[in-house]
Amino acid sequence: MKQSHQLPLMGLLLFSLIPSQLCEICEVSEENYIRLKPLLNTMNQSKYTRGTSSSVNVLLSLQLVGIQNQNLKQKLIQQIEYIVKRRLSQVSSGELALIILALGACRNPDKNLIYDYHLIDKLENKFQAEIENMEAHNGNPLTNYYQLSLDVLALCLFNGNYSTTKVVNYFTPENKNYYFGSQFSVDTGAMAVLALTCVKRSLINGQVKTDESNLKNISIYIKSLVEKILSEKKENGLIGNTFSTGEAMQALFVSSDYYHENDWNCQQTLNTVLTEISQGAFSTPNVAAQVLPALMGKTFLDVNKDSSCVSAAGNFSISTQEPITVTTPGSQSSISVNYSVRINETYFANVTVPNGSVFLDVMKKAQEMNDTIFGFTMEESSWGPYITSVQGLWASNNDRTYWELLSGGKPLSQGVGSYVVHDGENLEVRWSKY
Ligand code: CBY
Repeated sequence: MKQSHQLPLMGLLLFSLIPSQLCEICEVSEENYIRLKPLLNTMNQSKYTRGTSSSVNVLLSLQLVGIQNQNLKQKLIQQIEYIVKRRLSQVSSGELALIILALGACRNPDKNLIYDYHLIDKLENKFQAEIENMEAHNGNPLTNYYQLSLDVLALCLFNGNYSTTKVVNYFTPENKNYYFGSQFSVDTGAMAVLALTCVKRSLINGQVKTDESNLKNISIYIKSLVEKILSEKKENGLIGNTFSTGEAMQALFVSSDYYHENDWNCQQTLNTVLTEISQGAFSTPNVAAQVLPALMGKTFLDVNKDSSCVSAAGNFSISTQEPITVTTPGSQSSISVNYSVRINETYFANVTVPNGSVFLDVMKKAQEMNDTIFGFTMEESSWGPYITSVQGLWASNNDRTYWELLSGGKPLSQGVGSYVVHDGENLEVRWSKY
């Protein structure tokens, strides 16, 4: 073959190699942005008064997709400033990691807060405390592997100190912390893929030095986690459940070297999520914020790319209208449900609540009926209320115990504050191990 023929061929070969280095991304097209509106409205209408971390998730999401709603952003940044100044010691490692990601995204003046308040050093300490807890408590972190992954991700993106060898030791795909019971947690696996991909990239760029075997192991872990994520793909394209799909998409965007094109139909997943949006599935700010970046082709690894902060969606307006609460004449009617608390024994109650009530309303009503048997405590999380104890029996991360919510014997995929109960339903809170 003559030289002149070889050149274009070489070019073609090189060109065909480049895409495998890039991410495979499918995203909502501009003419379909309107279908994202319910997410933006939910994020906008939330009342960020308690200084919980849902404001952090919302800010991170808006920054990543490049939405220029200065009013909302200012409100959120004030919330975060309050957390940073007043109650940083009470913030968990993953919440702090999210704060760093949200403040660090885009070239904005608030980035200075990260350095003024030494947030990276503080995250290093919180991450260290997680590791120490694992060493003292049978491999159980203070929080969970979703948050540990966020920690590694933030330390990696913002040049904090972390030990690559520790990451390799703790993030083996067989680690029990990727599972709740026998169920692989797609959210957790996805966040770990993002963190490990960041670590892998800094090793390859030579930003962080380590021996060859660490790099090799990290690649093996990513591959295995990606396989586990893909094996949770449902027929309709969702991965795990509705609420883990956005994060799974992010993980798959950055790891396309590790699976075959035919293994995942991104467009199908995207279409199903859009349908779920139209059915009102993402009705709390946190769930809306978590799904949005993936739908616009963004991942948490884009946080320190300046380009991620301006987009065609920049001027996509967010309406400030209050949520429309439909009060149909029949909506004041009552329904009755069976509620039970299961420890070893099962305690039953028949509870009557107004139509449209959520799980928490049922628990409150039962508590009023019998405080000894149905008394409970809860705490606010970015996901809404989380049940911490029933009958004085407390959930514990060190023991991997929690109060599981079920309906008709099946675990729910929403918390007590958002799950709307139905007439005749069999609801249960069960003392469980994960
Ligand atoms: N975020 C976190 O630290 C949480 C990480 C997470 C993997 C999270 C899901 C995923 C996410 N994207 O944030 C997670 N849940 C964890 C780790 C846990 C455990 C918490 C204890 C610990 N070790 O940190 C635990 C106990 C296993 C758990 N989740 C329990 C529950 C149930 C809560 C019941 C209660 N006591 O109030 C519940 C309701 C499941 C059940 N049937 O009992 C539950 N989780 C659900 C439904 C969810 C989803 C919420 C979806 C929604 N619509 O609100 C979830 C997104 C999430 C939050 N859990 Co957990 C998973 C999903 O369905 N895809 C970091 C922080 C900074 O925000």
